[in-house]
Amino acid sequence: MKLILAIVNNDDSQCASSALTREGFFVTKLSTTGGFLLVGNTTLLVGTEDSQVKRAVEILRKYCVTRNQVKKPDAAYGAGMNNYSLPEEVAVGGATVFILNVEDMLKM
Ligand code: 2BA
Repeated sequence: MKLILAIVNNDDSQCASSALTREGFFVTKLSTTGGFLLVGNTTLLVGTEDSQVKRAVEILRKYCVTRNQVKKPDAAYGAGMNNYSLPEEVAVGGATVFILNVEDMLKM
């Protein structure tokens, strides 16, 4: 068994989780925050059999699109305008996916 941990854009999370659920996957959504942009994203947890991982990844690939997001300038109180205080665009991937081995899963 595997645990798929997928960090996705908030805008894609609803479609992706609905599509996964429609195909019989069990999904948990966590509200998370990226450490670089410091904006909200969504982490989907999907526990599934090894044979189903490929299909789950296909669904994530279909519904999670790459986009550019603006990185807000770091707070620089009193620093005035410099290169670090200008907004910059960052390419954010459709989904960052970790696939972990699961030793055991219990439902009680
Ligand atoms: P953030 O940490 O907010 O990162 C957003 C985007 O900023 C990243 O997109 C990447 O293009 C850029 N970025 C992140 N850290 C950077 C750094 N230290 N230097 C330069 N550019 C940087 P993605 O790579 O597609 O990541 C999207 C989100 O997925 C991340 O949001 C983070 O929440 C998560 N993530 C990505 N890689 C991860 C990892 N290795 N471990 C844990 N979380 C990860």
